[in-house]
Amino acid sequence: RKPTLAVVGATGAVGTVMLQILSQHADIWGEIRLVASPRSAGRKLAVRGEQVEVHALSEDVFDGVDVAMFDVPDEVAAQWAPVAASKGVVVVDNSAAFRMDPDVPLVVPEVNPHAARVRPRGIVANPNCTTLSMIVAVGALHAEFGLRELIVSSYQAVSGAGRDGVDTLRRQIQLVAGSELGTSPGDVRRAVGDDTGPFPEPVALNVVPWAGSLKDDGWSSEEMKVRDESRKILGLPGLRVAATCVRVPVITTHSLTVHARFEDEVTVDRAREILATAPGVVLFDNPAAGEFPTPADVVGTDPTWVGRVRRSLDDPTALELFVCGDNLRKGAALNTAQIAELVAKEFTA
Ligand code: 11C
Repeated sequence: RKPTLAVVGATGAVGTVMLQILSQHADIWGEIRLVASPRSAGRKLAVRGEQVEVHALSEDVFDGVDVAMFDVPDEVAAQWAPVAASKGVVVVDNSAAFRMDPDVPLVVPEVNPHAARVRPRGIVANPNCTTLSMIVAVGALHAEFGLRELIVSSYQAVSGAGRDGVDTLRRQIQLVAGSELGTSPGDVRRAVGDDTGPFPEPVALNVVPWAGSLKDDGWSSEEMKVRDESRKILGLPGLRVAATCVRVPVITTHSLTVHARFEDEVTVDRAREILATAPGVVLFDNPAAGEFPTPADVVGTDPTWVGRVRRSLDDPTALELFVCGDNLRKGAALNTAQIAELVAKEFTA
C-alpha cells in the first residue's frame, strides 16, 4: 500500500515549491491531500499533473493520513501538529515550534538520517533554512575532520520571510528603478516609504543586518537558530557557534560565509575531495575562471553549492567557505520531502 500524505500549508511560498517537488520526485505516495487555512479551502492546486482541491485545516482532515508535511506559522504548528500526531500521523514540521524539543528529532537526511526513526511525539522537525543552507557541506567536513567551531555570516534572500518578503522587495525595486538613489543618507528610505513589509529597513539597494526577532543580549532569533540547530543536528551540544544573519536584496537562495575550525590541521585538497564527493553538495570553485556559486545561478536547484574553499592564513585547523543553497528547496520544501520519503519507507517496507 502506498502511504497517504497530507500537505498542510499547501498555498504558501514553501507549499508551492513542495507541490512542484512532489510532482518531480518518484511517485511514492497514494493520495496527496492538500490542506490550508479556511480562506483557501475550495481552491484547486496542481500536483502530479492533476488539479487537487484544498481542504480547510481540521481534525477530520487527518483521517486516514499516514504522513503530514507542515509548513505553517509556529503557533499553528504548535497547535495542530500534536492533533495530527494523536491520530497516528507522522508529522514532518518545518516550523520552529518543535526543533529544540528533546523528544523531536531534527533531521537532515544527508547528515543524521537515523535520527528520524526515533520520534516519541510522532513529530520530526525540519531545520531553519539558514542552517540548512550550509549544514550538508559542514556535516561532510565534520565527518572527516571533527568540527570544533563555526563562525558564519548569512546573506539571506527575502523569500525566507514568505510571500510578503518577495512582494516587498519587488515593490521596492519598482520604486527605486532608474533612479539615482543610494547616494545620500535616507534617500532610499524616503523613496520606498514607511511600509518596509517584514523587514526593519528598506531591502532594495541595501543590506539589513537583521532576521527574525530580538533575543537576549542583542542576538536575533535567526542567529540563535543557526547555533542551536547546528549543535543538535551534528550531535555536538558544546559546539562553539557565532552567527551574524543579514538580509540582502535576493529573491531566493541564502548564502553564507563559513569559518569552520576543526580538531587537527586540514588541507584544502582533502576538503575539496570531501566536498566534491559528498551527497547533496556541488563543489564549484575556480576563481581563476570566475567560477563560484551565486544565488542567481543556484536558485531552483537542489544541492548545497560550495566555492571559495581556502585554508585560514592564521590557523591551519580552519577552512573558509562560501556556500549557497535555495532556501525554499533544500532550505525548506526539499528537506521536508526527503524526511517524509524516509518515513514513507517504513510504511512500504
Ligand atoms: C528567514 N530563515 O530567512 C528565515 C525564515 O525558523 O523556519 C524561516 C524561519 C524558520 O527569514
